[in-house]
Amino acid sequence: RPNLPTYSLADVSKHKTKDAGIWVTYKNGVYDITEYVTGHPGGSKILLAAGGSMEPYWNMYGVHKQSGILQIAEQYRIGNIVEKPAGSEGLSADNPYANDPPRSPILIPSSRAPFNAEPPALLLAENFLTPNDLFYIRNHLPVPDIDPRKYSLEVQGSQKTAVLDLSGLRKGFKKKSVAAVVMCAGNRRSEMVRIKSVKGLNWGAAAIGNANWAGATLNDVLKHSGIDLEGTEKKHLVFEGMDKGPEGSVYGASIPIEMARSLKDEIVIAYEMNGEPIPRDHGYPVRVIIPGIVGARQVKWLNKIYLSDEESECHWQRRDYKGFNSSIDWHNVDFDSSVAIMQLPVISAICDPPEGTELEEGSDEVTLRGYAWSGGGRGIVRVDVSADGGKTWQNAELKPNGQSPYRAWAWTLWEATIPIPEGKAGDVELVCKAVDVSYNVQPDSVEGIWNLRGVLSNAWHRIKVTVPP
Ligand code: MTE
Ligand code: MO
Repeated sequence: RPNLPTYSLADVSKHKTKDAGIWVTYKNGVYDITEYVTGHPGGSKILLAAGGSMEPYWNMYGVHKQSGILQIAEQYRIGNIVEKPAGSEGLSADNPYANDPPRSPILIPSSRAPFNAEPPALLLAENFLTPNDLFYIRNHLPVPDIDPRKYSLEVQGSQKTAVLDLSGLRKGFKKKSVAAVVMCAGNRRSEMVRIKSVKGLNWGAAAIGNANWAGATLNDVLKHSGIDLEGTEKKHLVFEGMDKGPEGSVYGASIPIEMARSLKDEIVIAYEMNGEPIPRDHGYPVRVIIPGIVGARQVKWLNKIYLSDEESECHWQRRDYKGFNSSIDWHNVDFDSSVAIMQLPVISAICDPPEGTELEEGSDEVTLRGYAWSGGGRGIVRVDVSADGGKTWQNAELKPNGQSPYRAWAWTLWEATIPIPEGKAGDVELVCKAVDVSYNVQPDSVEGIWNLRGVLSNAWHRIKVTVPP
């Protein structure tokens, strides 16, 4: 907009307060955001950019790139800067994401900075253990680059703080392996979006993976550090990562103390994923694995463990990853009124054939493959499949996962070959739904469980395929 006045970067830097007016730059635009600041969903963090460029913050909080915020910003534009801004395309060396690791090109990104991606669902049902390269990635911040020789884990007790290095973790404790699912609460969110838009990454059905995690048990590490899980009066066990936002806040999460007690020999302070050092994207060198609960608490790049009277103060514990009914939207949401998601509800999905597949001409049957899983260690006892949109059902064959249905942390892969109903040439709706050992079932449609963040999307999974006559 060439008809607006021009300013120098020095002019802009004088506008950092409400009194002087809060100005920021983006590319060569100058914006007066004084009025916008109070309503900013990210709170006062926006003030960090005051008097300077918003770009590092927008790059850090990639959510801005998705939400059409540039249009909003344009209404606050008051001028242009005279200096030519430094190259803002691509990831320049000072971009906080420039040092992220390389990723498999097979992954389908849902955002690039922070990096988030899922594999094609079709590949998921092929392996009981999801290969590290294909495991979905859910990062909120830049990936820390940790020198394994300098890594240390702080375990803070009331009397002392124990510091464990990587070789201490490897050699000082018995190695425990657990095959466990990590799933994002937003898995299958894209189906909710079809009902009404939500805030969040547009995940398909593959923001889930099952890996063999190995490390020291929580119990051993806490005992070694002089923390008495049974005797403590504290209410929460808190985990902190090493990935930081621009203002220095770190990713963190907590679990209720009762959960820590009952899972103390199952929770793994993990340094291996499927027999290899955990890849950088998945928490190198150490992450916590809390089997049976939502991905958001499986803190990567683990830095600290401590007991607390309070839940983790982290944004993603208190202001995100919570469920609401479908009448709550952004104008009336009160995050304090809901409880942080922990154990996830029963879910399943058809991975093969993919949505929209054209089956062979004249096919009279179709083979389906997929996964099923439930939170809290509740094993899958049945998966039902249908080729007529859910009018009639057939049991799928469940592949044993080697775990007790009362302590089932891993998923159950399944397969079924079902007849295509007579005269159904054309569109066929394939459906699956799973039942867990508590006889929990999936809801038949997504309408009733829609929520503003698009989490817990576990309705019957329906896909359309076509059969040429
Ligand atoms: N831990 C840290 N330190 N930082 C993160 O951004 N993301 C969480 C969790 N742990 C996250 C984290 C979320 S929301 C999910 S779903 C899982 O990690 C994803 O784990 P993955 O990337 O290994 O699949
Ligand atoms: Mo997540």
